[in-house]
Amino acid sequence: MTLDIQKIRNDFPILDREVRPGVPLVYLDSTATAQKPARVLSAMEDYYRLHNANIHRGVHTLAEEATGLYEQARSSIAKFIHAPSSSQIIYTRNTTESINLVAYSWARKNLQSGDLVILTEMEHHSNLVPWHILAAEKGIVLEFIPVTGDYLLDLDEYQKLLTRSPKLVSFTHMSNVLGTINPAKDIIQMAHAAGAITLLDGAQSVPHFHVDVQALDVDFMAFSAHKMVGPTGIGALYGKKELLELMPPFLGGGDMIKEVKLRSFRPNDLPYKFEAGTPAIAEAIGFGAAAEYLTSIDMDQIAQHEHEITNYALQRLEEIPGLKIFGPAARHKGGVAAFTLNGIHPHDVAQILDRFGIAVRAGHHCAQPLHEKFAIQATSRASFYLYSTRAEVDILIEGIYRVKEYFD
Ligand code: C6P
Repeated sequence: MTLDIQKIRNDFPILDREVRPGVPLVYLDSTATAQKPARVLSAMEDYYRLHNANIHRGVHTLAEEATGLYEQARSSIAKFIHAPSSSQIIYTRNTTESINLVAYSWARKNLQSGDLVILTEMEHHSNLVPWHILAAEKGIVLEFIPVTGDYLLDLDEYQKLLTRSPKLVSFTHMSNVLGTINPAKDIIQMAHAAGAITLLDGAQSVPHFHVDVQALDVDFMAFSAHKMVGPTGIGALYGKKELLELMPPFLGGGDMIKEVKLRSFRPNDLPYKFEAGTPAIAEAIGFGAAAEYLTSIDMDQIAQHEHEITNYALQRLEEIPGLKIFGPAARHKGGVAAFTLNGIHPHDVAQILDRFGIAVRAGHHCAQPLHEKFAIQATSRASFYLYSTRAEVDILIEGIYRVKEYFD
């Protein structure tokens, strides 16, 4: 069975719009943020129209309904990544905050000066800067798994780094620039064999293929709702219970406590221990609706569709003289195509493509060290999702030829 893409596109109201009169939107920037289906929009609107109340605080009907919806969403998200229990899903604002939560809570408690943390050269800034901050504060040591000329992680070098007894290995499941899908299960197994804890940045994997935290045996995983057809302002940290139980709270305030005295407090149980203050309730409900929507379509089918579209896009892009794609062979790659076009600045490429309604991103994509590694400052990046079509790839290719004509 293949996906009915037109039917899927009908679920996303924004895909019908024109960027300007007569110029339909060709949205190829889902790696930055995905579009939202009507089911997510109406779940959030229904909450505000019918159930708006604060959660975990009231006994009145609306408060109970709101709490029910908020917790039901947590269960949907837990199921989506096959977490053993919904208490292991901590709501955060996004992937960035989830990684910071681990850095501020788990790492501050467990890491000392001289302890080794292994990252990779293909990390997003959100999996670099929290560790830079900790290195400056506590003297932890950072090392990086190199990226090979084939745009893959160098696992031999990783094996060598593991002999130095790291405490943590934190890495991205899929690069937001190269599209490289890293062999997470092997990397995690190797880390565990060396006695290290693992943190997986799932920002680009969870939305695009089935990620099972128990099969991976990962210790922590960070991801964002907005990249998986959910709203902005909400994400999650998954963690193993035994680790989360021993971690001190990250932020203090309402809801994260069991009891407060003038001079002390007792933290709440999981997951509330990490959720201080009134949370993003509507967004959490939208996040749950997004997980249910993607499940209803089938993650394996989505991955298959993206793989086909990406293969097609890579083939067509490779035909264009002067265009260089940064990323591995298609079998290692998710739905991202970052490229440079001989002598034309990536921002100019993106700006001219916008005249044809084509939305792509240009810049370093919050992965400056990776761009430096390949001696470039920026790339243009087209990215694909469940609603992307071959026809859109054709419009992109046509647009790139027009960019070339303009500059030639
Ligand atoms: N990448 C992109 O255009 P937040 O912003 O916290 O939801 O996600 C951060 C993040 C972390 N890891 C990876 C691999 C990511 O791709 C991102 C977000 C977007 O590539 C915005 S910079």
